[in-house]
Amino acid sequence: MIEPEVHRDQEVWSAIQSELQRQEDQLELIASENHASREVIDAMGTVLTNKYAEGYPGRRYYGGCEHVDTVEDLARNRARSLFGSERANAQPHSGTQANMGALMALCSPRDKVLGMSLDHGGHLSHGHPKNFSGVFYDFHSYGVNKSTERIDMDEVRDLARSVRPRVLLAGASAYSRTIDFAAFAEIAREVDAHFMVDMAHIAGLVAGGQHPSPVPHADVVTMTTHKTLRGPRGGLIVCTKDWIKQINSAIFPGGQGGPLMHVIAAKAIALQEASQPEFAAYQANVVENARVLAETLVERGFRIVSGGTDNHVMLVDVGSRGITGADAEDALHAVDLTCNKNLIPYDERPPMQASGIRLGTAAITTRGLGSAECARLGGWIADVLTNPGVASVAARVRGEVAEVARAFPIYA
Ligand code: DSN
Repeated sequence: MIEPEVHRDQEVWSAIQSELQRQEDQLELIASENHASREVIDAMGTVLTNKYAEGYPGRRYYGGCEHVDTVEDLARNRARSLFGSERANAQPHSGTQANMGALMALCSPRDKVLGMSLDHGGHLSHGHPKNFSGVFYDFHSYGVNKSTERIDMDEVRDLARSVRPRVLLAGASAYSRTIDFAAFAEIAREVDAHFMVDMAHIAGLVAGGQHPSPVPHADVVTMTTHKTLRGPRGGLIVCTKDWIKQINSAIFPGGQGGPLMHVIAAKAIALQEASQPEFAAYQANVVENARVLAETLVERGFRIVSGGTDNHVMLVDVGSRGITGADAEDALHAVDLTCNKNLIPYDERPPMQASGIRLGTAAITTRGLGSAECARLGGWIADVLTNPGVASVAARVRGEVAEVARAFPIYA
């Protein structure tokens, strides 16, 4: 390995050092974030960043690719083995780029796609008018049922029958319930649509056996590697052998140039970590911690969208307690609890205010918090949000958060 040198650019390195300290000091409740292992992080700081490797292993446009071929083959094979898929592509730079590749492979510009509405928990790349998906494809949306706040498969079927999409897309970034991929696949078959799943949020839960896998049901499954999967920031696609040619060509040369080989190495390491029994135990703890956190908040009088959670995430309706999501986010940030404001289904507030906050347990579980700490955490959140602006409450909670953060270091 190259020995680390003394870093000369103190402006940048001191910001990096401060970010490390922030992560250690604050409890991370943003549902899409996690703390990757040292080995994953180390791989991203290697000489692989120097290498151009346009193409795929064995078929590159540059010489000198023998070692990066090994790395990319490891990543692809580990992804196939972890998720039980026929094929994999490890090159997408992000989840959105994975979705761009999948849509380019599965349909043509202006084709109809039916996906989950962003307002009800979907994702920007599932048809937002300013995103490539909404610009180039004719997106239609299903949401959650107004009374259950869950995806209603009868409503999805009715919509699919009337829209007749080329692609049916399942997956969400703010949905706390188990998604019935088998039922989605049946609807896709009935209306003669291809079935695509974006499992970015739940990829780690799927790998750890805490959520049913979409892989046996879908043509193409996209994901990110940095959320519950706890790898480097990036995207990944697994698919059937019938789609790999189109997927590969949609990623390169379709939507990307040279792959980020240092990140692909880190993906390979993370996929290996995710195949270990400890990872399955970690995912079980993630789900249990989310359940305890949601139950504590309900006991303290907060409404959780759909009444609770089956996975790592929950939406707390703070609007019904007279506070906006934006104010709740700020109040919690002031006591070193980091989360994000989020629309709740049928929200009457605009997105920059919102009536909800989204909380996730992937990152705090990585640093070792268990159900006892999650019960305390629920209490702190309730204390802060029911006493907005009360300095003595904020000071007490901030002190208790610091004590727990010190007791559960991330990288020490
Ligand atoms: N921004 C991610 C999230 O927070 O869910 C999705 O890409």
